[in-house]
Formats: sequence, C-alpha cells, structure tokens
Amino acid sequence: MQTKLPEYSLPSANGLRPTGKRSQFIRLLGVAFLFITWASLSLFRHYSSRSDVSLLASPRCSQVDVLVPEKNADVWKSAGKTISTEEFKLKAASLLGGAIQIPGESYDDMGPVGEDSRWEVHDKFHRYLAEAFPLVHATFVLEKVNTYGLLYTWKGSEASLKPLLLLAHQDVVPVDPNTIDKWAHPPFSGYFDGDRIWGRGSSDDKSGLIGILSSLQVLLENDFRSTRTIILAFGFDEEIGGFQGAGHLAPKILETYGEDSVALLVDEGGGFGQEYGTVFATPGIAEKGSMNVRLDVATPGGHSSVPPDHTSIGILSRLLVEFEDNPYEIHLRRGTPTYELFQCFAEYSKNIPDKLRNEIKRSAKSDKALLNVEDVLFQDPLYKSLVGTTQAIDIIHGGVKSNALPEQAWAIINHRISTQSSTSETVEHDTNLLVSLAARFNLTYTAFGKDISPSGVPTKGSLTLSSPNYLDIAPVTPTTGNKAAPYKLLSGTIKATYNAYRSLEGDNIVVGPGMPTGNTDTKYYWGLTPHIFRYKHQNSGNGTNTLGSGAHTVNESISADSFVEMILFYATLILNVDESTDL
Ligand SMILES: *[C@@H]1O[C@H](CO)[C@@H](O)[C@H](O)[C@H]1NC(C)=O
Ligand SMILES: *[C@@H]1O[C@H](CO)[C@@H](O)[C@H](O)[C@H]1NC(C)=O
Ligand SMILES: CC(=O)N[C@H]1CO[C@H](CO)[C@@H](O)[C@@H]1O
Repeated sequence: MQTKLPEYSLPSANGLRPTGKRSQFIRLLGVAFLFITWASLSLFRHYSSRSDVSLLASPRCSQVDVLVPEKNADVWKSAGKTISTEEFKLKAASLLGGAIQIPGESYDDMGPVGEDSRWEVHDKFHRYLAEAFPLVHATFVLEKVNTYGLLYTWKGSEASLKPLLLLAHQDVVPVDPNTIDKWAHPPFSGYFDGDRIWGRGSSDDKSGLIGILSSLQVLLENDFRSTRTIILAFGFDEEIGGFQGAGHLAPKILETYGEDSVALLVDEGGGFGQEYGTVFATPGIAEKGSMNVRLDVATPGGHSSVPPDHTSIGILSRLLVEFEDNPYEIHLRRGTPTYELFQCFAEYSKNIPDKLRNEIKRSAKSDKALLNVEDVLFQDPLYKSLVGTTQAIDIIHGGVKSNALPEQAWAIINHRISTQSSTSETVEHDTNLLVSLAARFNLTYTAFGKDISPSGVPTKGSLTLSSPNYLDIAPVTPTTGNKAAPYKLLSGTIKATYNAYRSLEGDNIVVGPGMPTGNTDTKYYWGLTPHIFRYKHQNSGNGTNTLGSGAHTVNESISADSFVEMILFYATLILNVDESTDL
C-alpha cells in the first residue's frame, strides 16, 4: 500500500464518476467473499429452541419455478449425461489442477503491465487454456486486452439479442511462504485426492474460470449452437482491485456494445448451503461503497522545549477519538438486500427458532419488531458491518524527531459505505463531526475542497479533510417487479441445476438476495447492465465454515463433486439464457 495517497477534492456525490484516482482506491480494497447466508445462519444457532415448520407460500421472498431448458433440452440432457460421468469428474479435476499449477499471484505492489515481470506468468496460463479447451478456442474469438485480460466472444445467430456476459478472474492471492508446510497438499500442486482438488485458486476463482470454459467445451461437444452472443471476460488482477484487468476489459466491451447492452452478467460470489433443514442460494445483488478519508493537521513547528498545549499529533489524536466515540448509526431497514434475505430465512428455514421467525415476519409492519430483530442480528459484528457504514482508522503518521514539534500529522480512515447510504452522506457526516473540534483548537477547516473555517478565531493551524479515493455503492440488481426477469431466470437455473445434479423433483433450494462484504470485478461493469449477479454455484455445505473452501488462506480446496455441479450450473445457465425470450 502506498503511504502517500494522491490528493483531490471531492465534488458533490452526484457528480462522482469513475476516475483514475477512484481506480487507485479500488486497488486498496480487500476482496472478501464472506457472504451473508453463512454469517446469519450461524447466528441462528444462538437460539436453542427448534421446531419444524413446513414451507409455506408467501409474497415475501417469492420463489420461481424450476427452469429447465426446453428448446435446448436435447443439448442439456446429453451434456448433463457427459457431466455426470466419473470420467468427466476426473477430467474436470485434472483441468482445474493444471490451472492451479500456474500461480498468477497478485501482489499489492505490482507495477504496470509491461514493466513488472510478475505478470508474465499469465502468458503460460493462456497457453494452457488454449490447449485445455480446443473447441472453445476454435469457436470463440479471443482478444487480449491490456496484454493479459482475456475477452472471448462467440457471436450468436441472432444479433438483436442482448449478450450473456460471464466473468471470472485469472489471478489468485499470494500464498504466504511461511504457511506452505501447513497445507495438507502444496498450494500450487492442484493435487486431486479423489475427493477434493487442492491449491490456491481452487475455490477463488480458478474454479469459476475453468468451470465456465469446461461448461462451454461440453456444450460444444454436444453440438450447441448459440443464438445469443456469449462474452467471457477474465481479468487478471481482481485480488488487488482489478484496475489493469477488468478496468480495461469493461470499457472495451462498453465501446463495442454500448450502455445497457448486456442481458445479464454473472461473476464470482455467493453460493449455496444448508442449515436447519433448508438449502439457500444467495446471489449477490448489491455491494457496499468504500471511501478513504484523509485527515491532515498542520501546526507551527518549533523546539519541543517550548511546546503549545496541543501539538498536531495531539490534535489529530483527539479528532480520531471523536470518530471512534461516534460510530455511524446503523439500523436494519426494510427493503434493503440484507433485510429481504432475513425475510427469506423467516419464510423458509425449516428449523429457525420460532421467536426469531415471528419477529422477522412481524417486522414487516412493526417498528418495534424491527428493532428486536436488529438487536439479535447485530450481536454478530459481521451483520452490523454488512448493514451499516463502517469506519476503521487504518494509517497514522506524524512527527520526525523527538525534540522537534511535529508540523504535520495525518491519518486515513477507511469507510465501507452502507447500501442504504451514499458517498455524499459519508462526506457530510465526517465534515460535521469535526466542526466543533476545529473551532475549539482554533484551526482553519477545509473539508473536501470547501473552506468552512470558523470565523473570528485566531488561527493555530489547519485541518484538512480529503478523500484520496472512493467507490460508490453499487446499483442494486432488481429482484422483484417488472425488471426482475434475469433474477428469476438465474433463480430457476439454480433450482434446475440443484435438482438435476441430485435427481430431485420439485422445489428443493430457496434463492434469496445476498451481498458480499467486499467488492468484485463487477464494479467496472455497472454501465453494461443493471442485472449483475455475484454468484458461483458452489456448495458451502452446512454453513459451519464461513470460508469453508479456504479461500485466501491455508488449505484452499474444492470438492470435485461441487466443481462438477458448478460446471452443470454454467451449462444450464448458458442454455436457459440462450433460449429466453424475457431478457
Ligand atoms: C490443513 O489440512 C491438514 C490436513 O487435513 C491439517 O493437518 C492442517 O492442520 C490444516 N491446516 C490448517 C492451517 O488448517
Ligand atoms: C482559541 O482561541 C481562543 C480565543 O483567542 C482562546 O481563548 C482559546 O484558548 C484558543 N484555544 C486553543 C486550544 O488554543
Ligand atoms: C448442502 C449440504 O451439503 N448439506 C448437507 C448437510 O449435512 C447433512 C447431514 O450430514 C447432509 O445430509 C446434507 O447433504
């Protein structure tokens, strides 16, 4: 991380548009795939009472029917047959294993493409893909964007239909060399033990990338001919913000197809899993915003033998205490993705404690019940963080010598902005918070480009607030109403895949809105479609292990069965989207 961030002043929030500086910020964002389902479900454990409640139809968290390809039924059946063989599982495991063996680690201090040789490993990865998926490479046109970004296009026979866009990323987070001996199997072995495929990227996100290509390879082998254009965009630096990969791929696609030109976009994200008897899938339909706020305090220097009452460091400390003493007020609000997901739990979790179920249901009308639900849910800090605007003082700097008064001191506060709030609200909140302290310390006060110094006080120094970088909250993907066709198609596809993989009939998996705590490459794609889904059909089991797959840590692995089901999901999705007349 750079210690000196670029400075600029923030315009009114409505005027915020992606800029180079915004992109630099995106680099700083951690990417987490802690999806809401598992957090919440484990919370429900705090309640011990259990009772079985049958699934009842309800207007809240309404579910769609299983959606099975019809026009493409033959392709789906024959591809499904291939995918369900033991031979296919072995092949899939070996394809993923081979991909894991070509690391592609993204480090925070990566230099530009062409200058930093660490990017070059992706060349080898590209050669691997071309060999592993010959039919895909014979069918799709492949363009390389900013050298390592992969843009695959297969023009459908019907040019008037909006394309399907599938995303995944080639890069992985680095493996800490000190942890290598803690892995059950070496992190870049791609070892398949007959049950799981091991290594960095097995879950995040080489399974997505290899899963998408495998599904297309199988569909092509089974004579699929696409009506709708299919675009695949694989960035190569998602783990450090995606600026060089998705940051170049998205504008390129936008240039070719225009605004709002894509039917739907699916990127990595939430999966599915079971707790208390009900299986939930939680595609991410929203993402929080993010903003770094820098506080600069400047005061006159001098010898520390004749100090003022407050040095710049002392003043800065007091300002920071003010932040921690006044965290953002956080409330659960109706209509937000998190709240609607709780409604799904109340509606469909077979064994959720009655008391909590009733309160969640009552909260649709009763403010008191809403507060009760909030009380319970906010006992888990993860929830509070997901729902509200957070603040973390992450960098502090000041002083150069033990006998010299510090002329400058600065700190950076990282905010993750609630989907219920905005960049401008965050700016306003932080500005107002320090007004009286600026006056008390007799400082001139410049906040986000505006001079709001108190008048008539002698100047003892200056306080400047600025935002070196920020990311607005993502537009929320429609899940209800007349714009929800893509969400419904995705939901029906999830159900069809789940059933087909297990030879089940009827409704066996509930789909509800999810949200990641961090950001994905989708942040670059907002202009292409409002229908952005962060979903990977990955089985998280019984919800006991939040990052069960070891993503970003030791022992990252994926079960081969789960990977095969993921491939079936992509194949089903591609066929359903291909024949849909609703998109
Ligand atoms: C990784 O898995 C191995 C084998 O199951 C286990 O011995 C080891 O403790 C795990 N490492 C961590 C850090 O969980
Ligand atoms: C600010 O200025 C006022 C008016 O001169 C003075 O009374 C007060 O002590 C000053 N406060 C600080 C912290 O210097
Ligand atoms: C989704 C999933 O893997 N659920 C499992 C949870 O645990 C029960 C009991 O072991 C299994 O039967 C489910 O398949």
